[in-house]
Amino acid sequence: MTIRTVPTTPYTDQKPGTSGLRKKTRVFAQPNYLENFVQAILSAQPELRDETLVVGGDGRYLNRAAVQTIVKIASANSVGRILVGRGGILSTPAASALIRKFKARGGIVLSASHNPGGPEGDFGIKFNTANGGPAAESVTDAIYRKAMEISSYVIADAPDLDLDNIGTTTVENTRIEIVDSVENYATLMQHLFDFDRIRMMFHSGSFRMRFDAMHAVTGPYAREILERQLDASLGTVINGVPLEDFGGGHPDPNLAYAKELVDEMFGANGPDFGAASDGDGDRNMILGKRFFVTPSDSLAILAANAHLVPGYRQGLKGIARSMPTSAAADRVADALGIECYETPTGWKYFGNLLDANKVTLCGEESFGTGSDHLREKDGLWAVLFWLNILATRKQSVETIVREHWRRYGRNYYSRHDYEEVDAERANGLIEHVRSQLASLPGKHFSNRTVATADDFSYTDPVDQSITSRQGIRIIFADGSRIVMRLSGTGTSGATLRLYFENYEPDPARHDLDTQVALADLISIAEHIAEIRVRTDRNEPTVIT
Ligand code: VG1
Ligand code: CO
Repeated sequence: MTIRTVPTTPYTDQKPGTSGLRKKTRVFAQPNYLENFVQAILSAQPELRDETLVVGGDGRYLNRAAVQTIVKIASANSVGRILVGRGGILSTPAASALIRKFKARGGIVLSASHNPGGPEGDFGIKFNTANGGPAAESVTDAIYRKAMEISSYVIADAPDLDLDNIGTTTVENTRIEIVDSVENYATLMQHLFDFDRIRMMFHSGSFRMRFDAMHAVTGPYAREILERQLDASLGTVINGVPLEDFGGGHPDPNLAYAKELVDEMFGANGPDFGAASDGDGDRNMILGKRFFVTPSDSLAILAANAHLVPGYRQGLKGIARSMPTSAAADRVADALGIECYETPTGWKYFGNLLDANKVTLCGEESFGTGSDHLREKDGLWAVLFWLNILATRKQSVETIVREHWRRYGRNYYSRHDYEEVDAERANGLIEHVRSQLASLPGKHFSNRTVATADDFSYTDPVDQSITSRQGIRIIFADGSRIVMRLSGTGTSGATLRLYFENYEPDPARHDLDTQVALADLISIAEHIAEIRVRTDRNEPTVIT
Protein backbone atom coordinates (compact mmCIF):
# COMPACT_ATOMS: atom_id res chain seq x y z
CA MET A 1 0.00 0.00 0.00
CA THR A 2 1.24 3.50 -0.72
CA ILE A 3 0.59 6.92 0.64
CA ARG A 4 -0.02 9.64 -1.91
CA THR A 5 0.67 13.31 -1.32
CA VAL A 6 -1.91 15.37 -3.21
CA PRO A 7 -1.24 19.06 -3.88
CA THR A 8 -4.19 21.29 -3.09
CA THR A 9 -5.18 24.91 -2.45
CA PRO A 10 -7.26 26.35 0.40
CA TYR A 11 -10.96 27.20 0.10
CA THR A 12 -11.67 30.57 1.63
CA ASP A 13 -15.04 29.57 3.12
CA GLN A 14 -13.88 26.79 5.44
CA LYS A 15 -14.52 28.59 8.70
CA PRO A 16 -16.11 26.19 11.15
CA GLY A 17 -19.50 27.44 12.34
CA THR A 18 -21.50 26.67 15.47
CA SER A 19 -20.97 22.93 15.20
CA GLY A 20 -18.33 22.40 12.53
CA LEU A 21 -18.38 23.08 8.82
CA ARG A 22 -21.89 23.05 7.36
CA LYS A 23 -22.45 23.82 3.67
CA LYS A 24 -24.56 22.92 0.65
CA THR A 25 -23.82 19.37 -0.52
CA ARG A 26 -22.64 20.71 -3.88
CA VAL A 27 -20.02 22.82 -2.10
CA PHE A 28 -18.71 19.69 -0.37
CA ALA A 29 -18.70 17.84 -3.71
CA GLN A 30 -15.98 20.16 -5.11
CA PRO A 31 -12.59 18.51 -5.62
CA ASN A 32 -10.53 18.36 -2.42
CA TYR A 33 -13.08 20.34 -0.40
CA LEU A 34 -13.72 17.58 2.15
CA GLU A 35 -10.12 16.32 1.91
CA ASN A 36 -8.71 19.74 2.80
CA PHE A 37 -10.84 20.04 5.89
CA VAL A 38 -10.11 16.50 7.08
CA GLN A 39 -6.38 17.08 6.65
CA ALA A 40 -6.75 20.38 8.52
CA ILE A 41 -8.42 18.57 11.43
CA LEU A 42 -5.65 15.98 11.57
CA SER A 43 -2.85 18.55 11.21
CA ALA A 44 -4.36 20.62 14.01
CA GLN A 45 -4.63 17.52 16.23
CA PRO A 46 -1.20 15.88 16.17
CA GLU A 47 -2.15 13.99 19.36
CA LEU A 48 -4.34 11.71 17.21
CA ARG A 49 -1.17 10.03 15.98
CA ASP A 50 -1.15 6.40 17.21
CA GLU A 51 -4.38 7.08 19.09
CA THR A 52 -8.06 6.27 18.48
CA LEU A 53 -10.43 8.24 16.23
CA VAL A 54 -14.20 7.62 15.92
CA VAL A 55 -15.81 8.16 12.48
CA GLY A 56 -19.41 8.06 11.29
CA GLY A 57 -22.33 10.17 10.21
CA ASP A 58 -26.09 10.54 9.97
CA GLY A 59 -26.39 8.60 6.71
CA ARG A 60 -27.19 11.53 4.45
CA TYR A 61 -26.08 11.70 0.79
CA LEU A 62 -22.23 11.68 0.58
CA ASN A 63 -21.94 10.02 4.01
CA ARG A 64 -20.57 6.67 2.80
CA ALA A 65 -18.09 8.16 0.33
CA ALA A 66 -16.93 10.69 2.89
CA VAL A 67 -16.30 7.97 5.49
CA GLN A 68 -14.10 6.09 2.99
CA THR A 69 -12.11 9.26 2.29
CA ILE A 70 -11.69 10.12 5.97
CA VAL A 71 -10.44 6.63 6.83
CA LYS A 72 -7.81 6.78 4.08
CA ILE A 73 -6.61 10.25 5.06
CA ALA A 74 -6.55 9.33 8.75
CA SER A 75 -4.54 6.17 7.98
CA ALA A 76 -2.04 8.19 5.97
CA ASN A 77 -1.74 10.56 8.95
CA SER A 78 -0.78 7.66 11.25
CA VAL A 79 -3.93 7.56 13.36
CA GLY A 80 -3.53 4.37 15.40
CA ARG A 81 -7.05 2.99 15.44
CA ILE A 82 -10.27 4.07 13.75
CA LEU A 83 -13.70 3.01 15.01
CA VAL A 84 -16.33 3.30 12.29
CA GLY A 85 -20.06 2.87 12.90
CA ARG A 86 -21.51 0.02 10.85
CA GLY A 87 -22.74 1.31 7.49
CA GLY A 88 -20.80 4.50 8.20
CA ILE A 89 -23.67 5.39 10.53
CA LEU A 90 -23.29 7.05 13.92
CA SER A 91 -25.75 9.34 15.60
CA THR A 92 -24.14 12.35 17.27
CA PRO A 93 -24.87 11.02 20.78
CA ALA A 94 -23.67 7.52 19.82
CA ALA A 95 -20.41 9.04 18.53
CA SER A 96 -19.99 10.90 21.82
CA ALA A 97 -20.64 7.64 23.69
CA LEU A 98 -18.05 5.72 21.63
CA ILE A 99 -15.38 8.39 22.10
CA ARG A 100 -15.85 8.23 25.85
CA LYS A 101 -16.14 4.45 26.14
CA PHE A 102 -13.04 3.70 24.06
CA LYS A 103 -11.06 6.71 25.29
CA ALA A 104 -10.64 7.97 21.74
CA ARG A 105 -8.73 11.23 21.24
CA GLY A 106 -11.48 12.53 18.99
CA GLY A 107 -14.24 11.84 16.54
CA ILE A 108 -15.30 13.06 13.12
CA VAL A 109 -19.07 13.19 12.68
CA LEU A 110 -20.67 13.81 9.30
CA SER A 111 -23.95 15.63 9.59
CA ALA A 112 -25.79 18.85 8.90
CA SER A 113 -28.11 17.97 11.78
CA HIS A 114 -31.69 19.02 11.08
CA ASN A 115 -30.95 20.57 7.67
CA PRO A 116 -32.30 18.60 4.65
CA GLY A 117 -29.93 16.21 2.86
CA GLY A 118 -29.39 15.04 -0.72
CA PRO A 119 -27.50 16.55 -3.69
CA GLU A 120 -29.49 19.78 -3.34
CA GLY A 121 -29.48 19.70 0.47
CA ASP A 122 -26.78 20.24 3.07
CA PHE A 123 -23.76 18.32 4.31
CA GLY A 124 -21.50 18.89 7.27
CA ILE A 125 -18.50 17.70 9.20
CA LYS A 126 -17.62 18.36 12.82
CA PHE A 127 -14.80 17.42 15.10
CA ASN A 128 -15.39 16.25 18.66
CA THR A 129 -12.62 16.15 21.22
CA ALA A 130 -11.59 13.51 23.77
CA ASN A 131 -14.38 14.38 26.22
CA GLY A 132 -16.87 13.40 23.48
CA GLY A 133 -18.14 16.92 22.94
CA PRO A 134 -17.97 19.51 20.15
CA ALA A 135 -14.52 21.07 19.88
CA ALA A 136 -14.06 24.32 21.75
CA GLU A 137 -13.44 27.51 19.78
CA SER A 138 -9.67 27.33 20.32
CA VAL A 139 -9.67 23.97 18.50
CA THR A 140 -11.98 24.98 15.65
CA ASP A 141 -9.90 28.14 15.19
CA ALA A 142 -6.76 26.02 14.91
CA ILE A 143 -8.48 23.81 12.32
CA TYR A 144 -9.51 26.90 10.39
CA ARG A 145 -5.95 28.22 10.36
CA LYS A 146 -4.66 24.87 9.03
CA ALA A 147 -7.39 24.82 6.36
CA MET A 148 -6.32 28.30 5.22
CA GLU A 149 -2.65 27.42 4.81
CA ILE A 150 -3.01 23.92 3.36
CA SER A 151 -0.93 23.08 0.28
CA SER A 152 -1.26 19.28 0.24
CA TYR A 153 -2.87 16.35 2.00
CA VAL A 154 -1.86 12.71 2.35
CA ILE A 155 -4.10 9.78 1.56
CA ALA A 156 -3.59 5.99 1.63
CA ASP A 157 -4.10 4.26 -1.71
CA ALA A 158 -6.23 1.51 -0.18
CA PRO A 159 -9.32 -0.30 -1.45
CA ASP A 160 -12.67 0.84 -0.06
CA LEU A 161 -13.68 -0.67 3.28
CA ASP A 162 -16.58 -3.06 3.68
CA LEU A 163 -18.63 -0.76 5.88
CA ASP A 164 -21.53 -3.11 6.41
CA ASN A 165 -19.96 -5.96 8.32
CA ILE A 166 -18.55 -5.89 11.83
CA GLY A 167 -14.84 -6.67 11.62
CA THR A 168 -11.28 -5.39 11.71
CA THR A 169 -8.88 -4.53 8.87
CA THR A 170 -5.53 -2.82 8.67
CA VAL A 171 -4.53 0.01 6.34
CA GLU A 172 -0.87 1.06 6.62
CA ASN A 173 -0.32 0.86 10.40
CA THR A 174 -3.89 1.74 11.26
CA ARG A 175 -6.37 -0.74 12.72
CA ILE A 176 -9.86 -0.09 11.43
CA GLU A 177 -12.79 -1.58 13.29
CA ILE A 178 -16.37 -1.56 12.09
CA VAL A 179 -18.40 -1.43 15.31
CA ASP A 180 -22.01 -1.82 16.39
CA SER A 181 -22.75 1.58 17.87
CA VAL A 182 -26.37 0.66 18.61
CA GLU A 183 -25.33 -1.97 21.14
CA ASN A 184 -22.87 0.36 22.90
CA TYR A 185 -25.49 3.12 23.10
CA ALA A 186 -28.26 0.80 24.30
CA THR A 187 -26.06 -0.50 27.12
CA LEU A 188 -25.45 3.06 28.32
CA MET A 189 -29.21 3.73 28.34
CA GLN A 190 -29.86 0.52 30.33
CA HIS A 191 -27.62 1.88 33.07
CA LEU A 192 -29.52 5.16 33.32
CA PHE A 193 -33.16 4.14 33.05
CA ASP A 194 -35.50 1.61 34.62
CA PHE A 195 -36.04 -0.61 31.58
CA ASP A 196 -38.13 -3.13 33.58
CA ARG A 197 -40.61 -0.51 34.66
CA ILE A 198 -40.91 0.96 31.17
CA ARG A 199 -41.35 -2.54 29.71
CA MET A 200 -44.20 -3.18 32.18
CA MET A 201 -45.93 -0.03 31.00
CA PHE A 202 -45.77 -1.24 27.39
CA HIS A 203 -46.92 -4.74 28.47
CA SER A 204 -49.99 -3.27 30.21
CA GLY A 205 -51.47 -2.67 26.76
CA SER A 206 -53.03 0.61 27.83
CA PHE A 207 -50.08 2.78 26.81
CA ARG A 208 -49.37 3.58 23.19
CA MET A 209 -46.42 5.46 21.80
CA ARG A 210 -45.28 6.70 18.40
CA PHE A 211 -41.67 7.63 17.63
CA ASP A 212 -40.91 9.42 14.35
CA ALA A 213 -37.30 8.84 13.30
CA MET A 214 -37.90 11.05 10.23
CA HIS A 215 -35.88 8.67 8.01
CA ALA A 216 -32.81 9.92 9.82
CA VAL A 217 -30.13 8.32 11.94
CA THR A 218 -32.14 7.45 15.07
CA GLY A 219 -34.24 4.73 13.39
CA PRO A 220 -31.94 1.77 14.13
CA TYR A 221 -31.32 2.94 17.72
CA ALA A 222 -35.03 3.52 18.41
CA ARG A 223 -36.13 0.21 16.93
CA GLU A 224 -33.61 -1.75 18.96
CA ILE A 225 -34.32 0.01 22.25
CA LEU A 226 -38.06 0.70 22.04
CA GLU A 227 -39.36 -2.24 20.04
CA ARG A 228 -36.86 -5.00 20.88
CA GLN A 229 -35.62 -4.21 24.38
CA LEU A 230 -38.67 -2.44 25.81
CA ASP A 231 -41.32 -4.47 23.95
CA ALA A 232 -43.18 -1.49 22.51
CA SER A 233 -45.39 -2.87 19.75
CA LEU A 234 -43.90 -3.20 16.28
CA GLY A 235 -44.69 -0.08 14.32
CA THR A 236 -44.09 2.18 17.32
CA VAL A 237 -41.15 3.58 15.34
CA ILE A 238 -42.20 5.16 12.06
CA ASN A 239 -39.91 6.33 9.25
CA GLY A 240 -37.27 4.15 10.90
CA VAL A 241 -35.04 3.47 7.90
CA PRO A 242 -32.30 6.09 7.42
CA LEU A 243 -32.45 7.45 3.84
CA GLU A 244 -29.84 9.55 2.03
CA ASP A 245 -32.37 12.34 1.48
CA PHE A 246 -34.46 11.70 4.64
CA GLY A 247 -37.34 10.81 2.32
CA GLY A 248 -37.26 14.34 0.92
CA GLY A 249 -38.16 15.73 4.33
CA HIS A 250 -36.67 18.26 6.67
CA PRO A 251 -35.41 16.09 9.57
CA ASP A 252 -36.18 18.73 12.16
CA PRO A 253 -38.41 17.54 15.02
CA ASN A 254 -40.80 20.42 15.53
CA LEU A 255 -44.50 21.09 15.01
CA ALA A 256 -43.92 22.27 11.45
CA TYR A 257 -41.68 19.53 10.06
CA ALA A 258 -42.75 16.40 12.00
CA LYS A 259 -46.20 16.76 10.48
CA GLU A 260 -47.07 13.06 10.20
CA LEU A 261 -46.47 12.54 13.90
CA VAL A 262 -48.19 15.76 14.94
CA ASP A 263 -51.29 14.90 12.89
CA GLU A 264 -51.56 11.52 14.56
CA MET A 265 -50.99 12.87 18.08
CA PHE A 266 -53.60 15.60 17.64
CA GLY A 267 -56.08 13.40 15.73
CA ALA A 268 -58.89 11.26 17.11
CA ASN A 269 -57.74 8.42 19.36
CA GLY A 270 -54.06 9.33 19.14
CA PRO A 271 -51.26 7.61 21.10
CA ASP A 272 -50.45 8.58 24.70
CA PHE A 273 -46.91 9.65 23.98
CA GLY A 274 -45.17 10.88 20.85
CA ALA A 275 -41.58 11.80 20.10
CA ALA A 276 -39.29 12.59 17.20
CA SER A 277 -35.61 13.25 16.64
CA ASP A 278 -33.52 15.04 14.03
CA GLY A 279 -31.05 14.12 11.27
CA ASP A 280 -28.17 13.23 13.58
CA GLY A 281 -30.25 12.10 16.55
CA ASP A 282 -29.33 14.75 19.09
CA ARG A 283 -32.64 16.64 19.17
CA ASN A 284 -36.01 15.56 20.53
CA MET A 285 -39.61 16.68 20.42
CA ILE A 286 -41.98 15.48 23.15
CA LEU A 287 -45.75 15.25 22.66
CA GLY A 288 -48.65 13.92 24.70
CA LYS A 289 -52.14 13.16 23.47
CA ARG A 290 -53.19 16.44 21.82
CA PHE A 291 -50.41 18.17 23.74
CA PHE A 292 -47.04 19.75 22.87
CA VAL A 293 -44.29 20.09 25.46
CA THR A 294 -41.94 23.01 24.73
CA PRO A 295 -38.27 22.01 24.94
CA SER A 296 -37.76 24.61 27.67
CA ASP A 297 -40.57 23.10 29.75
CA SER A 298 -39.25 19.62 29.02
CA LEU A 299 -35.86 20.51 30.55
CA ALA A 300 -37.56 21.91 33.64
CA ILE A 301 -39.80 18.86 34.02
CA LEU A 302 -36.93 16.39 33.61
CA ALA A 303 -35.06 18.29 36.31
CA ALA A 304 -38.05 18.35 38.67
CA ASN A 305 -38.58 14.58 38.22
CA ALA A 306 -34.98 13.40 37.99
CA HIS A 307 -35.17 11.72 41.41
CA LEU A 308 -37.57 9.17 39.88
CA VAL A 309 -34.94 7.95 37.42
CA PRO A 310 -32.21 5.50 38.54
CA GLY A 311 -29.32 7.30 36.81
CA TYR A 312 -30.19 10.60 38.52
CA ARG A 313 -31.55 9.40 41.88
CA GLN A 314 -28.58 10.86 43.78
CA GLY A 315 -29.75 14.35 42.75
CA LEU A 316 -28.58 16.99 40.30
CA LYS A 317 -25.36 18.95 40.70
CA GLY A 318 -26.71 21.84 38.70
CA ILE A 319 -28.58 22.73 35.53
CA ALA A 320 -27.43 24.68 32.48
CA ARG A 321 -29.52 26.22 29.74
CA SER A 322 -28.65 28.32 26.72
CA MET A 323 -29.52 32.00 27.05
CA PRO A 324 -32.56 31.98 24.70
CA THR A 325 -34.04 28.94 26.50
CA SER A 326 -36.87 29.90 28.86
CA ALA A 327 -36.23 30.35 32.56
CA ALA A 328 -38.57 27.48 33.52
CA ALA A 329 -35.55 25.40 34.56
CA ASP A 330 -34.23 28.26 36.74
CA ARG A 331 -37.31 27.96 38.96
CA VAL A 332 -36.76 24.24 39.42
CA ALA A 333 -33.08 24.84 40.22
CA ASP A 334 -34.17 27.41 42.81
CA ALA A 335 -36.54 24.93 44.43
CA LEU A 336 -33.84 22.24 44.44
CA GLY A 337 -31.28 24.67 45.84
CA ILE A 338 -28.86 24.15 42.95
CA GLU A 339 -27.19 26.48 40.47
CA CYS A 340 -28.67 27.20 37.02
CA TYR A 341 -26.09 28.42 34.48
CA GLU A 342 -26.97 30.51 31.42
CA THR A 343 -24.67 29.88 28.44
CA PRO A 344 -24.46 31.04 24.82
CA THR A 345 -26.29 28.99 22.18
CA GLY A 346 -24.53 25.74 21.20
CA TRP A 347 -23.73 22.56 23.08
CA LYS A 348 -20.00 23.21 23.26
CA TYR A 349 -20.53 25.73 26.05
CA PHE A 350 -21.93 23.01 28.32
CA GLY A 351 -18.76 20.92 27.99
CA ASN A 352 -16.67 22.73 30.60
CA LEU A 353 -19.54 22.80 33.11
CA LEU A 354 -20.11 19.06 32.66
CA ASP A 355 -16.40 18.20 32.80
CA ALA A 356 -16.06 20.25 36.00
CA ASN A 357 -19.03 18.42 37.58
CA LYS A 358 -20.95 21.65 37.96
CA VAL A 359 -24.08 20.47 36.15
CA THR A 360 -25.97 17.25 35.49
CA LEU A 361 -28.71 18.34 33.05
CA CYS A 362 -28.43 20.76 30.11
CA GLY A 363 -30.91 22.01 27.57
CA GLU A 364 -31.63 24.34 24.71
CA GLU A 365 -34.92 25.70 23.41
CA SER A 366 -34.07 24.23 20.01
CA PHE A 367 -35.24 20.73 21.02
CA GLY A 368 -31.94 19.75 22.64
CA THR A 369 -31.63 18.08 26.05
CA GLY A 370 -28.84 16.06 27.57
CA SER A 371 -26.86 15.20 30.68
CA ASP A 372 -23.46 14.33 32.05
CA HIS A 373 -23.73 10.83 30.51
CA LEU A 374 -22.31 12.38 27.29
CA ARG A 375 -21.01 15.67 25.96
CA GLU A 376 -23.67 16.06 23.25
CA LYS A 377 -27.39 16.51 23.43
CA ASP A 378 -29.21 13.22 23.11
CA GLY A 379 -32.62 12.80 21.50
CA LEU A 380 -33.45 9.22 22.42
CA TRP A 381 -32.11 9.72 25.95
CA ALA A 382 -34.70 12.48 26.51
CA VAL A 383 -37.44 10.19 25.20
CA LEU A 384 -36.40 7.40 27.57
CA PHE A 385 -36.24 9.89 30.46
CA TRP A 386 -39.86 10.85 29.74
CA LEU A 387 -40.87 7.20 29.44
CA ASN A 388 -39.29 6.50 32.83
CA ILE A 389 -41.22 9.40 34.38
CA LEU A 390 -44.50 8.32 32.73
CA ALA A 391 -44.02 4.70 33.87
CA THR A 392 -43.36 5.86 37.45
CA ARG A 393 -45.96 8.57 37.84
CA LYS A 394 -48.63 6.75 35.81
CA GLN A 395 -50.12 10.07 34.70
CA SER A 396 -50.55 11.56 31.24
CA VAL A 397 -48.01 13.94 29.72
CA GLU A 398 -50.55 16.75 29.93
CA THR A 399 -51.30 16.14 33.61
CA ILE A 400 -47.61 16.15 34.47
CA VAL A 401 -46.99 19.40 32.59
CA ARG A 402 -50.06 21.15 34.03
CA GLU A 403 -49.10 20.16 37.56
CA HIS A 404 -45.65 21.54 36.89
CA TRP A 405 -47.11 24.88 35.77
CA ARG A 406 -49.34 25.04 38.84
CA ARG A 407 -46.36 24.66 41.09
CA TYR A 408 -43.78 26.79 39.28
CA GLY A 409 -45.85 29.03 36.99
CA ARG A 410 -45.93 28.84 33.20
CA ASN A 411 -43.29 30.30 30.92
CA TYR A 412 -45.17 30.90 27.66
CA TYR A 413 -42.54 30.53 24.99
CA SER A 414 -42.13 30.68 21.22
CA ARG A 415 -39.40 31.15 18.62
CA HIS A 416 -39.97 32.92 15.31
CA ASP A 417 -37.46 32.19 12.54
CA TYR A 418 -36.98 34.29 9.42
CA GLU A 419 -34.95 32.07 7.12
CA GLU A 420 -32.81 32.97 4.10
CA VAL A 421 -33.00 36.69 4.74
CA ASP A 422 -30.49 38.83 2.88
CA ALA A 423 -27.40 38.77 5.13
CA GLU A 424 -26.73 42.49 4.91
CA ARG A 425 -30.30 43.37 5.83
CA ALA A 426 -30.30 40.91 8.74
CA ASN A 427 -27.07 42.39 10.09
CA GLY A 428 -28.54 45.85 9.62
CA LEU A 429 -31.54 44.90 11.74
CA ILE A 430 -29.34 43.63 14.57
CA GLU A 431 -27.19 46.79 14.40
CA HIS A 432 -30.32 48.92 14.49
CA VAL A 433 -31.42 47.22 17.72
CA ARG A 434 -27.92 47.31 19.18
CA SER A 435 -27.86 51.06 18.73
CA GLN A 436 -30.97 51.38 20.94
CA LEU A 437 -29.81 49.16 23.81
CA ALA A 438 -28.59 51.94 26.08
CA SER A 439 -31.82 53.90 25.77
CA LEU A 440 -34.30 51.03 26.28
CA PRO A 441 -34.19 50.50 30.07
CA GLY A 442 -37.04 52.36 31.76
CA LYS A 443 -39.06 52.68 28.55
CA HIS A 444 -42.73 51.68 28.68
CA PHE A 445 -44.42 49.60 26.02
CA SER A 446 -48.16 49.12 26.58
CA ASN A 447 -48.19 47.71 30.13
CA ARG A 448 -44.55 46.61 30.23
CA THR A 449 -41.39 48.36 31.31
CA VAL A 450 -37.94 47.43 30.06
CA ALA A 451 -35.71 46.51 33.01
CA THR A 452 -32.48 45.72 31.16
CA ALA A 453 -31.31 45.46 27.57
CA ASP A 454 -27.94 44.08 26.50
CA ASP A 455 -25.98 41.94 24.08
CA PHE A 456 -25.34 38.69 25.97
CA SER A 457 -21.76 38.10 27.02
CA TYR A 458 -20.64 34.93 28.79
CA THR A 459 -17.73 34.34 31.10
CA ASP A 460 -17.05 30.63 31.38
CA PRO A 461 -17.06 29.85 35.12
CA VAL A 462 -14.41 27.15 34.62
CA ASP A 463 -11.74 28.72 32.40
CA GLN A 464 -12.89 32.37 32.60
CA SER A 465 -12.92 32.67 28.78
CA ILE A 466 -15.26 35.39 27.54
CA THR A 467 -17.67 35.01 24.62
CA SER A 468 -19.45 38.20 23.64
CA ARG A 469 -22.20 39.39 21.27
CA GLN A 470 -24.24 36.21 21.71
CA GLY A 471 -27.67 37.70 21.24
CA ILE A 472 -29.70 40.73 22.22
CA ARG A 473 -31.83 40.46 25.35
CA ILE A 474 -34.61 42.85 26.18
CA ILE A 475 -35.81 41.94 29.65
CA PHE A 476 -38.96 43.39 31.22
CA ALA A 477 -39.69 44.10 34.84
CA ASP A 478 -41.64 40.84 35.37
CA GLY A 479 -38.88 38.68 33.81
CA SER A 480 -40.55 38.37 30.41
CA ARG A 481 -38.08 38.64 27.55
CA ILE A 482 -37.47 39.25 23.89
CA VAL A 483 -34.24 37.75 22.51
CA MET A 484 -32.86 38.32 19.01
CA ARG A 485 -29.91 36.66 17.33
CA LEU A 486 -28.65 35.45 13.98
CA SER A 487 -28.26 31.71 13.40
CA GLY A 488 -24.79 30.22 13.10
CA THR A 489 -25.95 27.04 11.34
CA GLY A 490 -27.83 28.26 8.24
CA THR A 491 -26.27 27.54 4.85
CA SER A 492 -27.84 30.26 2.70
CA GLY A 493 -28.39 33.91 3.57
CA ALA A 494 -29.04 34.74 7.20
CA THR A 495 -31.59 33.32 9.60
CA LEU A 496 -32.99 35.76 12.13
CA ARG A 497 -34.28 34.14 15.30
CA LEU A 498 -36.64 35.93 17.68
CA TYR A 499 -37.46 34.33 21.02
CA PHE A 500 -40.40 35.37 23.18
CA GLU A 501 -41.00 34.45 26.77
CA ASN A 502 -43.83 35.56 29.04
CA TYR A 503 -43.94 34.35 32.63
CA GLU A 504 -47.44 33.68 33.98
CA PRO A 505 -47.73 32.63 37.64
CA ASP A 506 -51.56 32.62 37.71
CA PRO A 507 -53.00 29.11 37.02
CA ALA A 508 -56.24 30.72 35.86
CA ARG A 509 -54.23 32.04 32.90
CA HIS A 510 -52.47 28.81 31.91
CA ASP A 511 -54.86 27.95 29.07
CA LEU A 512 -54.12 30.73 26.63
CA ASP A 513 -52.98 30.11 23.09
CA THR A 514 -49.20 30.64 23.12
CA GLN A 515 -49.12 33.22 20.33
CA VAL A 516 -51.93 35.14 22.04
CA ALA A 517 -50.10 35.06 25.38
CA LEU A 518 -47.05 36.49 23.61
CA ALA A 519 -48.85 38.92 21.28
CA ASP A 520 -47.80 42.13 23.01
CA LEU A 521 -44.14 41.02 23.16
CA ILE A 522 -44.29 40.19 19.45
CA SER A 523 -45.55 43.65 18.61
CA ILE A 524 -42.98 45.32 20.88
CA ALA A 525 -40.25 43.42 18.96
CA GLU A 526 -41.69 44.68 15.68
CA HIS A 527 -41.72 48.21 17.04
CA ILE A 528 -38.09 48.09 18.19
CA ALA A 529 -36.57 46.05 15.34
CA GLU A 530 -38.77 47.00 12.33
CA ILE A 531 -38.73 43.36 11.31
CA ARG A 532 -41.21 43.57 8.44
CA VAL A 533 -39.54 46.36 6.57
CA ARG A 534 -36.01 45.28 7.33
CA THR A 535 -36.48 41.62 6.35
CA ASP A 536 -39.06 42.38 3.68
CA ARG A 537 -41.25 39.61 5.13
CA ASN A 538 -44.77 39.74 6.47
CA GLU A 539 -44.41 36.75 8.74
CA PRO A 540 -41.84 34.28 10.10
CA THR A 541 -40.82 31.26 8.00
CA VAL A 542 -41.21 28.88 10.94
CA ILE A 543 -42.87 29.35 14.32
CA THR A 544 -42.05 26.83 17.02
C1 VG1 B 1 -29.12 25.95 16.19
C2 VG1 B 1 -29.85 26.01 17.52
C3 VG1 B 1 -28.86 25.73 18.65
C4 VG1 B 1 -28.18 24.38 18.39
C5 VG1 B 1 -27.53 24.36 17.01
C6 VG1 B 1 -26.96 23.01 16.66
O1 VG1 B 1 -28.12 26.94 16.15
O2 VG1 B 1 -30.47 27.26 17.71
O3 VG1 B 1 -29.54 25.74 19.87
O4 VG1 B 1 -27.19 24.14 19.37
O5 VG1 B 1 -28.51 24.69 16.02
O6 VG1 B 1 -27.96 22.03 16.69
P1 VG1 B 1 -28.33 28.37 15.42
O7 VG1 B 1 -27.03 29.08 15.53
O8 VG1 B 1 -28.75 28.05 14.01
O9 VG1 B 1 -29.44 29.05 16.16
V1 VG1 B 1 -27.84 20.57 15.82
O10 VG1 B 1 -29.09 19.59 16.25
O11 VG1 B 1 -26.79 20.95 14.78
O12 VG1 B 1 -26.54 19.79 16.46
CO1 CO C 1 -28.80 17.71 15.43
